[in-house]
Parts: sequence; C-alpha cells; structure tokens
Amino acid sequence: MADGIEILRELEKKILWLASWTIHNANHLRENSDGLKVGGHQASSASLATIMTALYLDVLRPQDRVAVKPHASPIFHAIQYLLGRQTRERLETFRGYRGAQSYPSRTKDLDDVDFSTGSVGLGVAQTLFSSLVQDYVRAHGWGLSRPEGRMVALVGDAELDEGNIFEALLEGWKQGLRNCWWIIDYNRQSLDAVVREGLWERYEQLFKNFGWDVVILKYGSLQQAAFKEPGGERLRQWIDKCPNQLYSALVFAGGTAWRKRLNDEIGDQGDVSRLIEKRSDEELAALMNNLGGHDLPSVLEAFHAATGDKPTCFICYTVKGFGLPFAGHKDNHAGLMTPAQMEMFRQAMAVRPGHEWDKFEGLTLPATNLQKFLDKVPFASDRARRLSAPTLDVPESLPVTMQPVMATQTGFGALLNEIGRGDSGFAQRIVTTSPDVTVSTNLGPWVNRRGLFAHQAMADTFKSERIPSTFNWEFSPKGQHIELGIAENNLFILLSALGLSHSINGERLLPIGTLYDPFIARGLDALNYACYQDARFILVATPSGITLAGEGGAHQSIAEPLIGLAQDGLAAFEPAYVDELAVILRWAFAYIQKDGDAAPSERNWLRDETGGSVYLRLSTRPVEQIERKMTSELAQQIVDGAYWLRKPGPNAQVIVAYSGAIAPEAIEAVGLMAEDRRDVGLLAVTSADRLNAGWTAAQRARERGLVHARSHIERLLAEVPPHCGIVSVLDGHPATLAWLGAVAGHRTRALGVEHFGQTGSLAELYRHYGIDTNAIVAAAQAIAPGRPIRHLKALP
Ligand SMILES: Cc1ncc(C[n+]2csc(CCOP(=O)(O)OP(=O)(O)O)c2C)c(N)n1
Ligand SMILES: [Mg+2]
Repeated sequence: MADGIEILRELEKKILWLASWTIHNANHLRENSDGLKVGGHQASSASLATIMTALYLDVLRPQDRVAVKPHASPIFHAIQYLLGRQTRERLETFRGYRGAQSYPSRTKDLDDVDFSTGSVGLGVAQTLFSSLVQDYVRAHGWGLSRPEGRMVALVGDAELDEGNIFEALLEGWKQGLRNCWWIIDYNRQSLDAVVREGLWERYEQLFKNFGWDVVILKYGSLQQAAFKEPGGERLRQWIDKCPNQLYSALVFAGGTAWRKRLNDEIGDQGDVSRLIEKRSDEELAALMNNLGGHDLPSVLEAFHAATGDKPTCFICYTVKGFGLPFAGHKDNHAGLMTPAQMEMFRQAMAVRPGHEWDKFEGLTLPATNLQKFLDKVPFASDRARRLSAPTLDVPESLPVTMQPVMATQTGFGALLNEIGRGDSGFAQRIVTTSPDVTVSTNLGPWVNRRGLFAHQAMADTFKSERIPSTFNWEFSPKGQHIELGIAENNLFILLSALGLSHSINGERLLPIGTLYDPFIARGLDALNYACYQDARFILVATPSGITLAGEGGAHQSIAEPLIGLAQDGLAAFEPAYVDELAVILRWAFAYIQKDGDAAPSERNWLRDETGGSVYLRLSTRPVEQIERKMTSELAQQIVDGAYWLRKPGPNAQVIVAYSGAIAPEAIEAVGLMAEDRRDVGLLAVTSADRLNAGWTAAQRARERGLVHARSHIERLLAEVPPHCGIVSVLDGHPATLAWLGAVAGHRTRALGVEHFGQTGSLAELYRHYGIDTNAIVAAAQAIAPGRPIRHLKALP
C-alpha cells in the first residue's frame, strides 16, 4: 500500500493538472473561442481531486455507480482519460460542440458517466433511489449473479440546500436504504458565499436521525501528527474554533499569513511557537491546508473502513481550489487561472510546453509503474459497466372490459387490472409507483393483485383483523408497487432509477408512475433529468385540466399539455376514449424498451425506433364510448397522433380539432353546426406532441432536400380545403393545438384554458373558460363566415 499511496499521490497531481489544463485550454487556448469563459469549474473541481482519485483509482468496483457533483466534471474526465476511457480530442473540446460535457452526462459524454448531474441535488437523490431499485430487482430474484453495487454521490456542501435531497432522505429511511454513500465536499463555500458556521453538526445529527453512519474527515494525517507534538492540542483547538471565512481567507493568503495569525492568536513562545517555527512558510501552509478531504491516507482509510451496507455520509473537510492559486478565496467559484498563474502551475508540475496532455509528464515515478498501476485499477477492470437487458414481449393487444360510459382513468385501472391477472414475464416486470395517490389514480386494483414492495413482508392489519376494506395492502419482497410519500421529486427520481435498471442492473423493468396532472410541475426538473438520462417509464397523470371540477380549482392543470409538447424524450398523449388508451398503452410498453436506429420513419417522421418515455394525460370524466372495431389503420393513426372521427367533405368550411376529455363537446358542436356549415370535419388529436414533432421533422427534411417528406398531420390536413377554418379545443393551454393552423395555412381559433383556480360544476367551468359546445360553435361561426348558426346561443 505504501507504494500504492505514492503512485496515487502522483496520479492525483496529474489529475488536478489535467483538469486544470482542460479548463484553461477551453478558456484561453481553443481556437474560434466565442469569448465565453468557463466559470465554476476550476476551484470546484480541485476541491474533490483527492477524494475522486481515491475513489476511482482504488476504492470503487465496476458495479459501483457514482453521481459526480456537476462542477467536478473536469476531474472526472481527467480520471477517465488516465484510464484510457476518454479521448484527448474530447478534453480539448471540453464544453465545446461534441466535446466533454461541463457537467457529467450519461447521454452526451462517452466516458461512462453513471448519472447525469447539473441541476444540483438531483444526482444525489438518484443514487439513493438507484440503490432501492437494485434491492427491488434482487428481491425479485433477478441479477443475483452480479455483485451488489454501491451507489455513491459526491455532494457539494451547498448542494445540501436543495430540498429534494431531504425528501429523498426521508423516503430512504422508510424504504430501508442500503449500499449508499454520500460524500460531502465540505469546502464551506457555495457559489456566492462562505457557508454558515457549524453546518456539519446539523448534517451529522440529521443523517444519524435517518439511520445513517456519519464519518467526519476533518484533519489530514499531517495535522494528526502535528497534534501529537507538544503544543499540538492548542493548534487543534485553534483550528476547531476558527471561523470558516477566516480559514478560507488564510488558505488563500498562504504561509506568511498563517504564521502571523497563529503567532498573534496562540503564539506563546512555548510549545506552539516551536511547532510553528519549526516549519517553513511552505510547510506551515501545507500543514494548515492538510484537511481530511485532501489527505489521501485518511480518505482511503475512511472509505475502506466502511465495509457494511449501512448508508454512510462522509463529511470531508476540503478547500475549494485546493492546490491552485486562488484556493480558499470566496470569489473563486468562477475563478480562472490567468495565463501567468497557469504558467507557474505548469512549472510547479514540471510539464513541458507541448506535453500538456502527456499522461505521465512531470511525474517522478517511472511511467511503466504508473501505467501498470492504472491497468490494475479495480473500477476499470470491467469495461462493460453499462449493461443491457433483452426486451420483453408485449401482448399484441391489451384486453379491457368496456363500459358504455367510462373515464380514461377508469380504463387505465381496468387495463392494468387485466394485465395483473396474468403472470407473463411482461406482467412480472411491471413496477408501479405513486406519491400517496395510488388509490385516487386508480392503481388500487393492480396493487390488490400484485402487492406492495418492502424488504420484509408485512400483512395488512385490516385484513388480518377481518375488517372489510376494498384494498388489500400487503407488503412483501415480491410486491410490484412501490408506495412513496407525497413528494413528486421522489416520484420522478425513482422513475428515473427504475427506468435505467436495464442499463444499471442488467434487468429490465417496465415502470409506471401515477400522479395528479398539476403536480407534474412540482417535480418538473426531476422529470427533465429523468428524460435526459434516457430513463424509460410511463407517466400516467389524472385527474387533469379543469375537468377535475369536483376536485376544486386548486388542483387544475393548464400548462401540462405544453410540457408534454416540449419535454424532450417524453412522448405525450391525451386520449379521449378507452379503446384509444388501450392501443397507446400497448404501444408505450414497447416504445419504452426501444433503443434502435435514430433515423426518422418516412411515414410519420418520428424516430420511434430510438424509444423514450411516455406521458399519458388522462381524465376522471366519464365519457360515452364509441362502439367500433379497432382496425390496425386506426390504431396506427391513434399512435401517430390524430385521426378523423368525422372526415371533412371537399367543401368543408370548418373543422374542429380536439384533444382529450372535451370530446363530447366537440362532437356535439359539430352536430349542431351541421345544418349551417358544409361538410364539417372532426379531428381527434390523441397526441399533439407527436403530431407536432413529426411536422417539424418533415419540414426540416424538406429543407434539406427530401421534397416528398410528409408528416402525419400534413397528410390529414391536405384533405382540408384551403378556405376552411380550424377550431381547436382542449382542456389545457390553447397553444397546444394552435399551431395546427400553420401546417397548411388554415385560419385557426384555438380554444383552451388560460386562467387558474376557478371552482364550479363541469358545465359552469367549461362555459366560464370558453371550451363548452356553445363556445366551439361561436368560434366556428366567427372564423367560418356564412349564415348564422342557428343553435348558437349568446355568449355570456
Ligand atoms: C438547481 C440548481 N440551481 C443552481 C445552480 C447553479 N450552481 C451551480 S454550483 C452552485 C453552488 C455549488 O456550491 P457547492 O455545492 O458547495 O459546490 P462547490 O462549488 O463548493 O464545489 C450553484 C448555485 C445549479 N447548478 N443547479
Ligand atoms: Mg461548496
């Protein structure tokens, strides 16, 4: 190990150099630089150089997974470079087009990032949920031939201000979290400031309260040795009392300043003075900067000592910018080394000009020894850290017992209930989850059949006490529903972890999460990051819109259809009928498993073969169902995003395009107009999102010369005469469908909901917001002039 420590020390130096050079290169040297400087990396990275060296080059195993603090990405990339998993070219284009990413990215980086970070707090929680998912998978008897991994987060101390971390912490405690390490980079600096005194004590208590072990790495081995010298105890007391601001300032100021301050405050001409005097300025600075988190032996010892599976929080004292000229300065977050400072750093590192990217340049140990060491690094012993799992066959169709009048939410519950009856491999891999709205989003029947997941079996007391209850809430390691507390961030981060199981655990899951539609906004960033990681899941949101009337104004959702339209990696649907939902859900189970060709289909210009996640915006409104045969053509159109419920004639003056639960109003309006407007058409839009994406892609293809490219909506609207108007309507923001007019230049009036919070009956609310039958007719009359539509009533 002594040898090992020397090698690690050398490599740590090299890693800090490479990370600093990467940033310097991106800022000062890269040609065609647009003048935008890279901030927030240099100091922030340096703070974790020691800890990450210890982890990646010694402690971690291939099965371990890490969420790296966003600003430590240059250190991460430098380590991967040394391990031969990152290219020089990508480091040279750090933060540039197709270069190494400023924040580690699972999808954009090529050097094996486990979790994308960038939005602080989310990566931290992701490790916790990944650990729960690993337990879930293994409890179901899958993936047992592979060793259990540890989920590790490198956490900025200011990152702990993010509330989602505490939401996760509580959930982890409830679910019996194991195998999770959170390593806090306690540099006592955030972006703007130096953090409050004594935060570590709050953290310590907090983590202990949630059943974690807490390991504090405060003093490095130099300091520990010095404390044993005569006068050492005085020095320790002084360090313990020193405020964060002052310590940082002295780190920045260096040896002379340390000496003056220490002599002023504890210099007694006796033991302590001797302890201080014995050391040169440089040695004194090295001693005072030797905090636990920068001391390889202490860091290694602490990590290796944590052998059990208990979740463990390491509070590591560090210096932001350690080893760099602006170490400790409170303004250093976006600090960059000047070319002159970099030159000094280069000399200190003995790196010759032109050899900046050489792996072992300037190191004292022989290159062959260093390379031999790197070749044996346990973490890198298995190149295939990213796993895969076969796709599961999805039934040709999903059966459902139709009732004449039915809400899509009821349909969803019935569909899952049917799936839950069978015990196909497909049904076994479904895992559902919900933040305390399991029953109210209609997952109850499924949960009754498949049970809830927990490490230990727990009977339903109501059942054992023979008290009648609709729900049989039994927990067991085989259960297939993970019940969460009310925290939508947790829902999305858990979905993200479940939806990466094929890649992380080599075992595919088919995750479904349910929540109330308006609360998508509560966890939106976590949803975005789940999609960004390319996690695969189905999100089912009910109730939605103002159609939830009885639920009250405070639960209305307006912007969610636009989120569905805009969110990358998420295909959004808003069906009106349960037979549509059955088709879409079946498609979704296959779609979330795809990972194929990125070329768009020539039929709809969508890139379905690449797969993605799915959002189903459903409703609690019972709607009269249409009795019809589900032909394969109709099913295809439902999945593509729209179909004619009533085809417009050649002389159509107006068409109505609707989405979702407002279908009865749209149908009624078309009926009422029929006598006074010719050939009225009715377009059922099942996915504004997919229609829009196909349209955009087809236009782009045409602009690039593929003159015959046509999207699904273009084909549909090609049948509509140019003078015809479009009235679009949905229970959501009108912009969701307003773009339909731009497809072929039809005059359009977009109806929808723009204001929040009104309560009332469904009829009152539809009237109030102008999406009822009469409002549709009025809009049609206004944009498709002709004789007065006789059923039109005056608008309020
Ligand atoms: C959700 C979110 N809000 C704000 C930011 C901008 N930001 C990036 S780093 C940072 C402060 C980080 O401080 P700390 O976690 O202590 O890391 P250090 O820089 O000290 O290493 C902030 C506010 C962000 N990345 N994500
Ligand atoms: Mg910090």
